[in-house]
Amino acid sequence: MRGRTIAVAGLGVSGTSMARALARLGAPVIVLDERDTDAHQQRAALLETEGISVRLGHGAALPKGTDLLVTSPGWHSSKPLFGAAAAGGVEVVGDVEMTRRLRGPDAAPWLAVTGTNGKTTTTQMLASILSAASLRTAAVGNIGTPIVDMVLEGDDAYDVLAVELSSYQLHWAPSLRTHSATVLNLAPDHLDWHGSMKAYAADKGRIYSGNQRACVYNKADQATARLARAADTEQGCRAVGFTLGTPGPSELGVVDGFLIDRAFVEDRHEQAQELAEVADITPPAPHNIANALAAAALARAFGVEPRAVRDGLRSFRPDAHRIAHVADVDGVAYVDDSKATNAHAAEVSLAAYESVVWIAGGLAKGTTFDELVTKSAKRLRAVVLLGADRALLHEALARHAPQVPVVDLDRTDTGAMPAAVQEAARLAGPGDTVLLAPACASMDMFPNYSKRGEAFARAVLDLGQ
Ligand code: UMA
Repeated sequence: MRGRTIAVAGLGVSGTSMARALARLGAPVIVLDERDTDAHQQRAALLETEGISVRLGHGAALPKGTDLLVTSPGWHSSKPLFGAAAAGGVEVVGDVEMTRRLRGPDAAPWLAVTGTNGKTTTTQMLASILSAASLRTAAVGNIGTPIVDMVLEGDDAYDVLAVELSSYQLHWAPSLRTHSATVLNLAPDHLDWHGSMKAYAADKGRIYSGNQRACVYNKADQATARLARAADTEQGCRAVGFTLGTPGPSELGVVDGFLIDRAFVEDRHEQAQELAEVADITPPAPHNIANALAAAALARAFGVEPRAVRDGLRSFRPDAHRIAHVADVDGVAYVDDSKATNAHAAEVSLAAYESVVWIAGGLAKGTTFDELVTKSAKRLRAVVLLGADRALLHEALARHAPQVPVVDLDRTDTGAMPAAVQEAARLAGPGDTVLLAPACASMDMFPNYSKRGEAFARAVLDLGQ
C-alpha cells in the first residue's frame, strides 16, 4: 500500500477504521463524505491529527492522483463518485475486499455468515461456539466491528473469526475467499439498493465464492442451495445443508429434540453425531434452531468438537430487541422485535403468536408487504401504523386483510412510539400480544433499531405506572 494514494468513501464506522489501517500501512489517505455534520467534523479533526486528509460535503469528485477507491458498504454503486472512478480507470473495492487483501498469509481464517434474517444471531452463536472450543475469536463485520480492525490488531491476535457480511459488503467484494460460509435464507430486502431480487441474490451468493471447506445452505430455502451448488469453490469444498427435519448424508438436522451432524463425520452414510439438544438453544423457536444448525455447521467445518458446539449454544443469549418479552400489562404481553426490519423477519415474528396487535412501519427499503399480510392476516387483531412508508403497509392491509382494524398514526416523529403503544393497549384484550415487528428500517424516526426498541419498551413500562 505504501505510496499508493487511496481514497476512502464514507467517514462512518467502516471508513474511519479503514482510513486508519491504510494510513498505518504507509498509504496517503483521503476520506470523502457527502455529509458535513458536527459529528463528521469532530471525526475528521481526529483523523487529520493522524495525517489523514478528509473532505466533507464532497462525495462526487475523485481526488486527483487517486490510485484506488475503498468504499464503505452503504454507498450505492450508482453514486457519481464511482462513475468518476470508472472514467479514470481507478479500481473500486469495499471494506471486506480491501481487508482480505491487507491480511497476511497467517491471518485468522474467516467463517462467514450472510442471509436476509438471522445473520447477527448466527454470527454471535458461532463466536460463542468457537470460544467454547478455546479458540481466540471475535464476531466482526456488519455486526458492528469493522472487519479491517482485525488487521489493525495483527495477524496473530485470533485463531478464527466469525464474520457477518451484508449484501452491500458482498456487492463490493468480488474475490472473497473464506474457509467456510453460509447463506441462511433469501427473502426480498434492500431491493431499492440492489435493483432486483436477482441482483440481491447474486451479491449474497458471492459469499460462497472461493470457499475452502464448506458452503452451508438452508435445505428449506432452495435459493440458498442453488447458490451453494453454483459456487466456484476450491477443490474439495463441500455443499452442506441444514434442516429442521431428519438430516440426510452431508446435512445437519434435528432428530427427537437433538441437533444431529451427518456431514462432518467419518462416514456420512453410516454415522450420525449428536451435537446438542434443542433445549440448549435460547429461544428454541424454529428460526433460531435453524440459526444454531448453521452456526454448528460452520464450527464443525472448522474442526470444532461436538462438546464445544453444545457448550457454546448453551451459554449463548440473544441480543435485546429480538423477540424480547418486555412486560405483561393487564393480561397483554408486549414483545419487542424492533430487529424485524424487513417483511420476512416480521412474518417469522408474527407467526409465533396467535392473536396480535401489530405495531409496524418505518422505511420500507423497496420491499412490498402483500405476502407478509396475506400470511399473517388470521393472527391480526388490529394494526397500528407509524413511520415514513406506512402507506405501503396500509394498502397491503386493505387488499389482503380488510377486516382488520388499522390505526394510522400519520406520524414520523420519535415521540410517536408512546402514542403507538397506547393505541395498541386500547385495541388489545387479555391473551393478546402487542408486537413491535415493524417490517421496516428505523432510520426515518430513530438513529437505529435498538433506539426504536428502547422507545417501545419505555412506553410499555409507562403503561403499567
Ligand atoms: N455516506 C455518503 N454517501 C452515501 C452513503 C453514505 O456520504 O451514499 C456517508 C455517510 O454520511 C456516513 C458514512 O458514509 O458518514 C456511512 O457509511 P455506511 O453507510 O457504509 O455506514 P458505516 O457507518 O460505515 O457502517 C457500515 C455498515 N452500514 C451499512 O452497511 C449501511 C454497518 O452495518 C456495519 O456495522 C459497519 O459498517 C461496520 O462494518 C449496519 C447496517 O445497517 C449495522 N447494515 C445493514 C443491515 O444490516 O441491514 C446492511
